[in-house]
Amino acid sequence: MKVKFGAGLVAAFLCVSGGAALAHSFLVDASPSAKDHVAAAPKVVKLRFGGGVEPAYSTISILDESGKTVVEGAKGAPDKPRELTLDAPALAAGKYVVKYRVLSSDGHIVEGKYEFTVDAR
Ligand SMILES: [Cu+2]
Repeated sequence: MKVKFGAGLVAAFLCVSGGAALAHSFLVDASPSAKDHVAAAPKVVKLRFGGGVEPAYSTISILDESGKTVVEGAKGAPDKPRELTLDAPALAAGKYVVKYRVLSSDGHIVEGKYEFTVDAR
C-alpha cells in the first residue's frame, strides 16, 4: 500500500512538470503560432492539443502588450475533441500574448502562453 501511494505521487509530479511522453494534453499546434508575425489580425485563435480537452473548464485569453485581457473564452467542437478556439475581436497592430489554461480529459490542468505579433499594415 505504501509503495503504491508513493508511485502515485511520482506520477502526479511528472504530470505537473510536463514530461513529453505522458498522455495528457499538451499544446501541439496553434494558429497563430508562437512568435508568428501575421499581416492581418487573426479572426480566431485555434489551439490543438495532444489529447482531449474539456471546453467548459478551459480558458484561452488574448492579452495586449500592457498585459490587459482583450478577450477570453474557449469553444470546442464535438467532432474535434482536441481543439479549442477563441473568436478574436479586430486586433490593432502590436504584440499579443495567448494564454491558455485547459482541463485535459485525463483530469490534469495544462497551461501555457506564447506571443504573436500583428504587423502594421
Ligand atoms: Cu496528465
